[in-house]
Amino acid sequence: MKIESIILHHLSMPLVAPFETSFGLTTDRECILVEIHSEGRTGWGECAAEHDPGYSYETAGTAWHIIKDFIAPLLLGMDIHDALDFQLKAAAIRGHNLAKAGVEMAIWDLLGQRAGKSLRQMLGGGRSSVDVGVSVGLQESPEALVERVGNYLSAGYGRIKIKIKPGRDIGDAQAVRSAFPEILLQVDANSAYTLESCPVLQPLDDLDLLLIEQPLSEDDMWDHHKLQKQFRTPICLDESITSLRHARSAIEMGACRIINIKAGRVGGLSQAAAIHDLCRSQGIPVWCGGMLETGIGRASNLALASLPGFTLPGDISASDRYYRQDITHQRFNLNPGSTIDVPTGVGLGITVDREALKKFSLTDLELTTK
Ligand code: OSB
Ligand code: MG
Repeated sequence: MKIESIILHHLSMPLVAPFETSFGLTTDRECILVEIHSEGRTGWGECAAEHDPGYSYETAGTAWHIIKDFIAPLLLGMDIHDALDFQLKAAAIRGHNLAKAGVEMAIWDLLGQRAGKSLRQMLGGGRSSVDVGVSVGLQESPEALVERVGNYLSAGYGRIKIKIKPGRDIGDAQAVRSAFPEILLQVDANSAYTLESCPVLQPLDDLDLLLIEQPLSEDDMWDHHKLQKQFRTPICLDESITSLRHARSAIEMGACRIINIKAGRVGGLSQAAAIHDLCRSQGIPVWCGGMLETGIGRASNLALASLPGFTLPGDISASDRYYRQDITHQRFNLNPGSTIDVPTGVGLGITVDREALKKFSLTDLELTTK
């Protein structure tokens, strides 16, 4: 598959409501879209790096730089056979997984179009619709949080995740649990605690949570192991798992009992699928995380979550939970039973609304061999 040109689009899209986590507040979500032209086809990928280096050290700015100056030169004019071929080339670049994953996604889209197969078929996914939940940001007060959660439950979401941070943890979680005693509930700290500050989280163990996501630092695998020993509730790692090797270490070490898989964080769908396979063979449940993606990244997440080891509901909500207007013609809706259908079209199964793309673009750049 000859790579003829790569066009980068730096987007900023207004969220329907601000999204607050322990690392910051997002009102307009930035990302880099990767458009690759090859043999008369156009493939799309989404790089989920945000404006600030809060969730990851990568930002939309660093991803732009890495793709433009290092990844694109490895691909332009070259024949790329598959995702593995891409990974071997990209291995020369240390880190920058979000940047790599955005490019790999566009390559999958092209490969699927050429083979006449959907991404789900290419990855070997089984389900035609996947279980989903909603990730609820920090709210002004526990009362406001309970109201927000109630609205999502009324909309049909069958699993709720709430964000926590020091000072806004036990009170928030207890308020939601006592208002809704039966729901599937989990919390996400996005690395806001240390082993020393963690004892305040002990009461979470009595709230019948599905999991506690990433309480400690990204590079603190061993302390997560120590923490897991103190909790009956499974610890789930997000930020800490940036590769297949990290996933294996975490499992062997007992640093977690569940893994959140994000194709972006691990450097691409091929790596996400490999981590899925490992976890499945080890009996570790996985679920698909989200990064407030546009319709492009959402289509990719849905295909990934159709793999058999994704036994817990994903952070893949309906389009209207994120954006009033999206850049894909397709919008994703919540089905009764808290599921969303996996796209069936070839590749990602989406088409891009060029008008919307123009409206939300901050900058575009075309890269060619010349
Ligand atoms: O930690 O899972 C996270 C969004 C941006 C960055 C990190 C995270 C999140 C979410 C939102 O929780 C999940 C979604 O896309 O709905
Ligand atoms: Mg998380």
